[in-house]
Amino acid sequence: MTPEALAELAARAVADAEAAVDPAQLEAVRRRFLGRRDGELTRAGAQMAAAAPAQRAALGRAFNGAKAEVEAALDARARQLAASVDTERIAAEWMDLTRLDESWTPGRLHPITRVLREIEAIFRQLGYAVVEGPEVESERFNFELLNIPAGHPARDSHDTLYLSDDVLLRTHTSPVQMRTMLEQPPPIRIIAPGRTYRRDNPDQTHFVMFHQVEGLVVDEDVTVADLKGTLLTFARSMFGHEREIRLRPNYFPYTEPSMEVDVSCFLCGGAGCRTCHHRGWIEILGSGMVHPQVLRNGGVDPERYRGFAFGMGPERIAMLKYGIEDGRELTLDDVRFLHQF
Ligand code: 2NM
Repeated sequence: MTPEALAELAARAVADAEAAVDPAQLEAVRRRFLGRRDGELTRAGAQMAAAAPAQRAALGRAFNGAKAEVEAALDARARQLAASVDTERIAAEWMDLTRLDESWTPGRLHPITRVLREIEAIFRQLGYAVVEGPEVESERFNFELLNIPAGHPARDSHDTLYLSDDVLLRTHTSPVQMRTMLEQPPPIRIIAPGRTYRRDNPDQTHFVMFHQVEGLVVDEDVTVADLKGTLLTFARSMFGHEREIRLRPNYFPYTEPSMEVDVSCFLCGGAGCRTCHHRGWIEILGSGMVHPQVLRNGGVDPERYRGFAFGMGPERIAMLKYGIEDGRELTLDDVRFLHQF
């Protein structure tokens, strides 16, 4: 073994390293020259022990130089190969993320979502907070605190879906209003939108799951005039600035007096059409002054505070607004139906 032989060995290793075309070939070159047991350079190093002492230092330097040169060549080629592998992959996997594919149809908001957002936007502008609450409720919050004790006829009409003895799927979002009254002192101005459930036989206008938006205002000196003005403003924002409203007496257990709210027909302007059954008016909301007992149940002193409340059904509003005949379409998620709106 001579320094020249080591230099020649290193030169061959460097040439082989530079000729390797992929990481596997390069690894084979590394093993051929630097392999722990049989690498050519490794074995040359092992032979140094047998060299004459006078030559050992020069040989050692030559070995270290050769080894460093080979390692540097292997590392340099490894970096080149890695870079070119990346380049090839990038070229193969490239795609134009800005391209508009004509075959993609953009999604759109569900009619119920649109109606909900519209209602929410109107009441937000009037200073209302939007509050949500649990869909799984107790009898206490869904019925008892709202003046609907066990045996009350209103319980039957609610067709409640019970999960167990005392646990049920809320039949309206009124429990959210109750929870709000118990959680925060007046003044209260909220709407509670959300899913509600009733054990109905589904048809064109009845669904097991449907939505409600209920509103509640509690403050000193709140009167029916506030209720009427608020709902007139809402009706005009939602259905057109020429709309009028009228209040008809009704009964709800949680309000006294209770009123049905009709809006002048936004399809015929009140002249009479098929949708309003030639009456010129469409029933849109229920409303009333919150029953003193319900205020008390909510921790509100009825001697000091009054409240008004109202409720409406986004499914019904969407059907009227978009001319949907069968409301069950709203739950089928058929894009051929949903894309019409
Ligand atoms: C309606 C109609 C009338 C109502 C009442 C309450 C509460 F919690 F304050 F008692 N929440 N919602 C209410 C009143 C709902 O929906 C047709």
